[in-house]
Amino acid sequence: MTEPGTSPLTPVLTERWTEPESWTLDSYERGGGYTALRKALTAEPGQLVELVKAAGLRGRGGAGFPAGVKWGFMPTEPVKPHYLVINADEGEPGTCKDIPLMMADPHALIEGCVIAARAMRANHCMIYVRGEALHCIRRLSRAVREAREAGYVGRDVLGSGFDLEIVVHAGAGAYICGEETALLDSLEGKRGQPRLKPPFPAAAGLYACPTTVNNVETIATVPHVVNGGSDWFRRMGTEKSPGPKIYSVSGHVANPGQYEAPLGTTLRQLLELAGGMKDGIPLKFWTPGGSSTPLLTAEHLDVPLDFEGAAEAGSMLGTTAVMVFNETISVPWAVMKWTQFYEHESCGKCTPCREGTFWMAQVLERMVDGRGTEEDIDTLLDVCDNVFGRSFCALGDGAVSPITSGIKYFRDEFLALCESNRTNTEPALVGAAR
Ligand code: L3W
Ligand code: SF4
Repeated sequence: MTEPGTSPLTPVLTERWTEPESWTLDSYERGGGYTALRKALTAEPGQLVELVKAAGLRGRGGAGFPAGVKWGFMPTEPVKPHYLVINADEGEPGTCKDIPLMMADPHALIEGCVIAARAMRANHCMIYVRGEALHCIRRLSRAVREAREAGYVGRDVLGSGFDLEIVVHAGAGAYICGEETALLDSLEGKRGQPRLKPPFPAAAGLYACPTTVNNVETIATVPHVVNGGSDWFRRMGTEKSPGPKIYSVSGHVANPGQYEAPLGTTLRQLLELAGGMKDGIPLKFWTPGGSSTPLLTAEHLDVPLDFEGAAEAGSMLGTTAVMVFNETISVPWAVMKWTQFYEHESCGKCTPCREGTFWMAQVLERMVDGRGTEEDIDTLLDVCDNVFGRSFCALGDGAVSPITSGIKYFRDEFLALCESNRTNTEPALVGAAR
């Protein structure tokens, strides 16, 4: 556990990951675990909300919404039960930070849940874990049991009079259930499909009761904020995007993995941490935060990877799933694979996304097969135009991102595929890897 004021640099969240049996309560307590909870139990709920607001902690699930502001939307005079829901349905392509966090340090999440629940006067917390991550569900369930036996969870937490039950819930493997309202429907036992917002979950969420949905990494950061204070937290990262962040670096790098660094770290710095490009083959394109965030190129090595920097470069920070591709990869092929994923995962509720992802995949498959024409590029962009901003939830916009950014930076590769059709030659997939 980071001592208040001692370390302005990360690692903070990943500091304990290499400890022997870091996932056990013994190990967590030895490192100072649950001291933040003891401190939080002496504070009023409103003070905890103000602390998180002052720290400027922003949501780590993709949108970057300020966590303290979101907590502040919850009613202060409970009429109905309040719920805290943790979104652990990590499904965005390339995103792999929350599962390692829960595997290595489940008590950090549990301690954060108890503090956050107290801040929002919630007596029920559900952790919705991606169903395929059975190993993670087992580890988290065991950690919740340990925390309950030690009095950190359950009735009268540490004699404070505050009650909190935590339930670990397994999802059923649908990407759309990572969208917060689809997740709530799924928790209620329905087919997971996004709900119309507003009302936002703080007004009517789980069982139509006030609910806050937060990402795993956001909540696991909360004990550090309570221990270190808002000034300490703000010494890391940038003014508008403070704090540490786990960047998941995958693809053609020498050492793929989780790299914790302050928000605002650049790809150039992350590549240094990850041992550089694999086999020295140059970088061609990359995603800052999963496949729903527009592609960037080698021109963007020095873009600060915080919410503002990524947006100024024409992309989004998303989940900081940095997927790195070298020159052996064909952009149209990669874009086709992502589009097939969105077509498969589209929940079908709204026409632009349900039909659009189908057509986008059809056109891309035709092009990659060498059966496309130059007009197909315009057709693709036209379909994208009819999906972006017209879909019911963010999945539709996300599906468009790799296509429009791929064509923006690598139009020649799409054109070369069409040319191979016209001249009846092999499809000109730039790079051999498929
Ligand atoms: C009350 C208001 N609450 C906003 C709350 C809202 C939500 C949060 C952010 O999408 C993005 C998406 C993915 N009163 C409020 C309010 N809120 N206004 O604030 O809301 P929103 O709608 O901006 O975002 P979202 O629906 O949570 C998240 C992108 O992240 N993404 C992530 C993908 C996948 C994962 C994963 O696998 N773990 O995160 C990647 O880019 O496309 O744009 O809580 O209720 N007036
Ligand atoms: Fe479903 Fe796609 Fe519409 Fe979202 S955008 S509601 S995933 S069909």
